[in-house]
Amino acid sequence: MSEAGGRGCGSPVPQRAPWSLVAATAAICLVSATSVWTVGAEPMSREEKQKLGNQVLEMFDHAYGNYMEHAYPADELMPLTCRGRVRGQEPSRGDVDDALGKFSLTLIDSLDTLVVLNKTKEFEDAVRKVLRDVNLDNDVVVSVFETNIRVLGGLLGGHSLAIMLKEKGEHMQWYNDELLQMAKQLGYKLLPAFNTTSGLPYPRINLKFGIRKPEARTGTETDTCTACAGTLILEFAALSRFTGATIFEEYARKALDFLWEKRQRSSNLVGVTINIHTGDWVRKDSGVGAGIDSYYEYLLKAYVLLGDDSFLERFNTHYDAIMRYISQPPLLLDVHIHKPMLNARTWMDALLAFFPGLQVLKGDIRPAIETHEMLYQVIKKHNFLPEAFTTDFRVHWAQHPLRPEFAESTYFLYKATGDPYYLEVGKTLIENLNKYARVPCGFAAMKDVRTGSHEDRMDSFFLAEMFKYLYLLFADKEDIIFDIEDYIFTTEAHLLPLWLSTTNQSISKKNTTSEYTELDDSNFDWTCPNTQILFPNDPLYAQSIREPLKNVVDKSCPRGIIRVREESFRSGAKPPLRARDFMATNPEHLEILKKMGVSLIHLKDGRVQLVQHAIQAASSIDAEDGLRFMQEMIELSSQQQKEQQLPPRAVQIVSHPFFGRVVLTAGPAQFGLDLSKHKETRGFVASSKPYNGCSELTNPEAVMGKIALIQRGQCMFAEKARNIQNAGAIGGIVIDDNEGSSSDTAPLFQMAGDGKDTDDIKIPMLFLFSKEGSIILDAIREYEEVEVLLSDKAKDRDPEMENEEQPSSENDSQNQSAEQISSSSQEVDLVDQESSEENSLNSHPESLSPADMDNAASISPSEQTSNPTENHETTNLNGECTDLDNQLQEQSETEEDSNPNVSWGKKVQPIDSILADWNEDIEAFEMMEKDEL
Ligand code: DMJ
Repeated sequence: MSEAGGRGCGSPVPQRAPWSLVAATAAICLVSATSVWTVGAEPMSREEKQKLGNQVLEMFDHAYGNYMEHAYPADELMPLTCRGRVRGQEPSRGDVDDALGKFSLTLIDSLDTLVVLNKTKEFEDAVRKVLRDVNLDNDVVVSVFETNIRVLGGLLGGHSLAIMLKEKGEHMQWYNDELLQMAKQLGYKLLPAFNTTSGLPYPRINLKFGIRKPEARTGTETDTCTACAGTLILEFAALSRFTGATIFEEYARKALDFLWEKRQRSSNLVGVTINIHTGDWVRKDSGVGAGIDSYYEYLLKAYVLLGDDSFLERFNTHYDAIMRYISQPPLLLDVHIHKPMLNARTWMDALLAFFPGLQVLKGDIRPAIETHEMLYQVIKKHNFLPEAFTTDFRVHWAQHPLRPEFAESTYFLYKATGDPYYLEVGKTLIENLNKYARVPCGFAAMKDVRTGSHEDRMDSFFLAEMFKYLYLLFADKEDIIFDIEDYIFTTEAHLLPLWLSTTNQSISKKNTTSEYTELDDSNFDWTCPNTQILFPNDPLYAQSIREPLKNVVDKSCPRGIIRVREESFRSGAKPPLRARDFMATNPEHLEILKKMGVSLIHLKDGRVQLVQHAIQAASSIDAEDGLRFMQEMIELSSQQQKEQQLPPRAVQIVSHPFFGRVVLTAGPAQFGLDLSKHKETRGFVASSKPYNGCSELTNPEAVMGKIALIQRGQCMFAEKARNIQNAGAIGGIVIDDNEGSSSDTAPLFQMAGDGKDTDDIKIPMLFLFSKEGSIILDAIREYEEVEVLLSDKAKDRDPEMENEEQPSSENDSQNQSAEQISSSSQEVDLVDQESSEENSLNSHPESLSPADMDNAASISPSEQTSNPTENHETTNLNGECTDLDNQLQEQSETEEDSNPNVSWGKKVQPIDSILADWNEDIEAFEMMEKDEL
């Protein structure tokens, strides 16, 4: 996409007719930031930009080098355990693994990044390796979407730059379209997925056996996500145009045509998932993030690459709908396609961070600046963008797999505005990656942005996209060996040449649905977000848009559902009842509930269930209010249930050579020192003898003053804690005896007490699953003395950690040998397993809604919960912030007094014992995992 622009805005128009029309008719294009403003954000010197560019190169080398050294030819690097992720050899992560096809994914995804980063020699080597080693005929079921954007896109991007280099005459002289041949082979392997009456592809395919044959083990799926079916056109059209085989572009167009036909006609929005056979929307919520994102991206970019007006018309129609319903600057909130004034949820996902970049391509800079600024503030709060965050900017889903979308938008905004602020943003991204994600073997995804703990995962898109955008952000034209403006970026940031627009055009000619008029080139001057036009009188343009949003995140109040009907206010009517205000003891509230079609059912076991039948509501507006009320209930309940769970703790290895870079997610204990209230505990580790810690230790001298490692099993957690405490340990880490267990795949839990008084246990105790535990055990084997920090959150790695003296390797008495550890790890836990797993959301499955209900939520008096730890503020309808804890306290007092039927518990909030029917969130998360990594 620089695509777009780069070429445009007043610069001479190249000899590619459709592209010149693109810029003229679409009001899209970018402006190269030739000069850096001297007002607003401080300008960044050329030296500093170069320094940052070099830092990006070094980081890429660290990531790529470790992949090549420790993982290749595997698909991905596991950066914590320094090895390759081979599908089938690791515990399954579910749909996320569908990106892995045993085709050296990361190498292919990195090909064109190597050229952008000016690593031509490495590129040449990498291409040879792909040609020599990669097999595309494996008996593996892969995601069609991921294989298309990462592998087909990677091969095509590699091919595009290989022929560019060859033409330059210096490198790749031996190259003979081999990558293109592989791409074609892969293209044919994906085609059977399109064998549906709708033309929408099946979500998965077996690379060797295709689909629906018994050996294929796939082909029974009925649904796919909109992005999955609508993100093919760039790669498939490029493949057709490079090779002359028109079938690929035809199939991708057919899928897009079908999606367009199926759009919800009154809102012009599309849902998140669709039935590939009937075309019915399976999930009717609609946003610009997970499940839909790149469908919109590809409509606009298909227009840029192929010059077909119908794509632009479709994009513009959708874009109007997005701006009307979903965009609530600076937020982008999902709505229902049939009721687009109704928000579908109160949280946003990280994938939508690409949208400001797309808005730049569209030429709509203001909302791009606003949303980007909001996202940046969330990042500043949590160091990374959590996978999902609420409208009041709290973490909703704490993972962060090093996604590149925000860097992508930052790059495009810098290109469009030239505002050095965006260079500073890029600098922060670099610092955070190095500070929090860098580990000795690469960069590790964040398991929890709040604790700073890691996941043993480095996705291929991190190399395909993150380094490309960060490098380009700081690069001047002369730092790149080709003209980046001649290419369009795919959704995986692979580069496809714009000259494809005039090559093998037969398909687009055939399918062009609308006419366009060739415009005069002079129109270029007036159709782009050209700084010369937009900003000449106001060089602080971008800053002036950001200014009002300066503290939008810090000063925010929880917004719940924010779209309150304006007419209610205007007419002086009472604002609708909010879930957080609801009191089951208030007769007025019960009356409102009735009006909204919500009934309160008292279950035999004392719980209360809320059910909504929209049809029983007094009016359609009341029905809408009821629907919103139910959603709020579910949302509030799920938030509170999350808060009830003790947050995870962190074990951070601080000694040489880790220096705090390895942070392991740990489970807390319900006894012993509470690390959230006290300073962290730091000490060297020593294994206890016996390793299960179930009797008096025989090696007290070894654990004295140290953090003892104990194996799970054979006695209660509290008993282990007492035994190591008696031996003089200052803390304890219980390591799971279940070989291969990991917090990646198993839910974290709190170690329960033994039912007795545990006040005598003063030391902190943490639990590690086996995989995380073995990282410490391996470290002991290799470095003998290993120092760790037990805390509620990873601490910043300060230079002190690195300056500390290297531990002496002579103190043998404090080391456990590998044999000792592994021999004692055979014992089995019989006792403490059950007592510890207590935080299940599903403890009352019987209270979920009956089949005929439209909406239901259940209230269980038996679900006693602790008060939320955070001090929440809420926005009342006058827009003031009030203290939720106070509100809740007051409320619970009233309830206790007056209602024997709805027992809310002794000190509980009115909504904290509602069982959440949280299907929507869960589905959304699953979809993100499934369809978009
Ligand atoms: C990438 O693989 C692509 O950008 C895709 O469209 C969505 N997200 C991932 C990275 O987050």
